[in-house]
Amino acid sequence: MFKKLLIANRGEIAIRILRACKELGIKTVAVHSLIDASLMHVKFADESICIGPNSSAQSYLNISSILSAAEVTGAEAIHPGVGFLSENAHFARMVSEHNITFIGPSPYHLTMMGDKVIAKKTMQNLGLPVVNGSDGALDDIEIALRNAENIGYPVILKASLGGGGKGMKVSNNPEELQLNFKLAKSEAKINFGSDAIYLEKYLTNPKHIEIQIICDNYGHVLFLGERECSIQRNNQKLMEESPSTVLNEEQRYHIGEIIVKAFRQLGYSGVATIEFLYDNGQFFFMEVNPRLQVEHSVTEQTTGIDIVKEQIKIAAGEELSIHQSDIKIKGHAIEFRINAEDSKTFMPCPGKIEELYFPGGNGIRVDSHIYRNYVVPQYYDSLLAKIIVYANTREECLKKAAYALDELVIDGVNTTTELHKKLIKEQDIIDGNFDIHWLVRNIDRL
Ligand code: MV4
Repeated sequence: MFKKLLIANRGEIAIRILRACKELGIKTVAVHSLIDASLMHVKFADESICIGPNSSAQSYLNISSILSAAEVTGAEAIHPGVGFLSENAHFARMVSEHNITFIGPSPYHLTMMGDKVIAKKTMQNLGLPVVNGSDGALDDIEIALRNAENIGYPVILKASLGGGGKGMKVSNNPEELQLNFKLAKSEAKINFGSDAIYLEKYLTNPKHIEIQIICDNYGHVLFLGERECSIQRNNQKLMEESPSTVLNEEQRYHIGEIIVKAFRQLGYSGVATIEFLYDNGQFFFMEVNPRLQVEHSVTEQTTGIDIVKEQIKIAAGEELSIHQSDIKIKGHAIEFRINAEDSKTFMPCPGKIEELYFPGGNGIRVDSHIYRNYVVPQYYDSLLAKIIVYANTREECLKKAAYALDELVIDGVNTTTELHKKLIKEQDIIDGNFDIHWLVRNIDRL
């Protein structure tokens, strides 16, 4: 096992990783931007280093600064956390060239998953269900029009190097496609450095269901069930839960088995989330997130597995000690993201936390880095806390959630707390009757 690990991140996820390191007996190095000097992950770590000015580009995305911090502290491994450099193949390669272990998959697999066209082709060849679309990237509008005619409108154009919903264009007819083709290409070039785009049948009202797996270096792949993440806006998830209300055991393990086989064949190492759209009882592969995710905690509650500890152990070359037959998906967990933002406009809302009280009790988990008098900076993600509620059934879980959200006090900044309180009272939410557009459709009323 590593003796010392550097955490190349901030906020609640940096603390989450610190805790895993403490349990594993690993010394920790925190890195931080100027404004983040008094954050809790800096206080809790054994050592800390300032890696640059406030902007992410100059600090948490600053590869040379992070590598220098690892070199001077003698860290043997770097955990990239979520966001920032966590999917950056170049960073992963630089880390290993400095004889430091990158906690994550190989640069080869990161590159593969970063190109959505290659990822889709690879996954399709490995037996995953995909949505009908163009054969790879499209150069010619005539071919795009012919593809769309065959598939049937509406269709969606996506950037090959995009992902997470950025740079997508929906077309309802050939005229729109003609316009969007040019737009999508130039936007892809500007945002992702490549104008490669591809086309798919547009699914109008799907659910977002993603599947968590863990793979070691010895061909063991664990399936940890799914997460339902449809309650989102602007591709920012707000509420996630597991299990999904729409899957039965048979459907769950059917897709699970396909994924496990595929990732074993890929020789993939580390944790991954496989994102699907779910429509009409069918799964359609979208993309692979080759890293830890914010909502991993939901799965930790329903499986009892510490995903971050397992991730670090795998990177250290350990064989998975858990077998699939040991994993029981039990109870129900819901995560509520408490963001510092206006609950109507979703605009970030930096400011000082004047008053703070966190809920507690059986089955209530709070992952957060904030404290009273903490000033939420404008520079980073607005996530302040994750309230993760666990109970035997979904009904009990929603009841617990009601008092947990009522107990929560965060004064000084606007948060998404009030929105969550309304959400869990909505009949559609109670019934599991929602898709990826539900929140946008209902936000004005809420
Ligand atoms: C789609 C789609 C409908 N049809 N693909 C957005 C995130 C990216 N991973 C895939 N995305 C979508 N792909 C087809 N063929 C709708 C979306 C989509 C979406 C998906 C999941 C969660 C939120 C979303 C919001 C808007 C669009």
